[in-house]
Amino acid sequence: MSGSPDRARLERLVAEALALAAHGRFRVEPNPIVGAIVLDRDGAVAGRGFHARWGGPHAEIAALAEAGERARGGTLVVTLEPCANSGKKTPPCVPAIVATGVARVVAGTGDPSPATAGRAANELAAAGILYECGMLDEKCRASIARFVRHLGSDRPWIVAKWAMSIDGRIADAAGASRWISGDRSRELVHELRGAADAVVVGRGTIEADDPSLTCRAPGGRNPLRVVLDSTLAVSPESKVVATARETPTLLICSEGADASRRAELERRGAEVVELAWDGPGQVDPAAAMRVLHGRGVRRVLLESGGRVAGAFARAGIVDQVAVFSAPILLGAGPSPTHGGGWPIEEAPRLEDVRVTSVGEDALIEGYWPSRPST
Ligand code: AOF
Ligand code: ZN
Repeated sequence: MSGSPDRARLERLVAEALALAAHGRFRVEPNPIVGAIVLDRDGAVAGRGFHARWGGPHAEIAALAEAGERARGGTLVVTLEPCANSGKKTPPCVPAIVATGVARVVAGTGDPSPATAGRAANELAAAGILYECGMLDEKCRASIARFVRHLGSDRPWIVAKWAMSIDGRIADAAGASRWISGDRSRELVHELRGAADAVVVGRGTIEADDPSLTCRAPGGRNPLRVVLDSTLAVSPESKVVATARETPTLLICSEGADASRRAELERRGAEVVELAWDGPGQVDPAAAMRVLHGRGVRRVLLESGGRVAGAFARAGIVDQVAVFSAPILLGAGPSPTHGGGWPIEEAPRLEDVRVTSVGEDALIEGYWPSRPST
């Protein structure tokens, strides 16, 4: 193995890093999926890494951590230009890269985010590090297409999650939904909550299940709990309201909601935001999501019942779906996306689908189609 890898080898390494990046699919969006490989000064692989979850370390940092001291004098190969900007969820990568003493950085494609685009070149050069960008440019750019498309969006990335019976029901005919999915699926839901900025439900879910909506995964962080409740009819005794002083809860209602109800809910520590009146019995999902975006929420886990999930789906503001399909037959009960459908030829068909076994359940994940089918 030569100390300085040639172009053909670098291209193979970027391709390998792209395969690593794909392990982050469905867990990092709206961030880009990114993979990285570190070679030591002799050209041997010393570390591999990828961006694994929203809010977690970037790919370069993971690969450099695995390489440790072996990174000194070596080469970092990464599918995306390293970030140079601070004020995000994680510290910028460029200074961390400089600190490891690598001699060379090879990036697959430039980062289109205005805050950091092009900065790695100057900053790495200033530190005496050789930098090349554009190795397998087209493939690397294609790998971050969803990130790029979402960059200018005025709403968060929305992951719709539900657990259903094998015959597509999210509760039995009496409304009971505990527990359709198995233990392992429910643990995974806690991980999904821990990697979301906010979890969103409608009032119906609070009334039916009285969930805590906290993250009980080890080391997990609680998302903001958001309830869409046009008339503020949610019970002040419900868990999300009663515990709002420890874990923030935001209630989004329509303007004109009862002032005394509002005062009572606020007295318990819940925060209330009013939206323009949008007809009886509903809060406009897109408007609610814009409110969350305005507060810095970038990734939402939608854990609502079928009526609210159906409204999001029909508004076209679902980006990703995570469905736990459990081997139980209910025969009757509500659908996960209630309230009007599509003829088959117009129905949204998920893209880049991944099916994973989770205990005895199947976890089916996919991206909402980028363009509605015609
Ligand atoms: C990632 N993963 O491996 C790299 C990224 O909010 P943060 O701190 O996670 O930063 C996200 C930005 O960092 C993202 O928009 C992109 O510009 C840059 N690079 N992002 O999520 C990675 N290398
Ligand atoms: Zn970074």
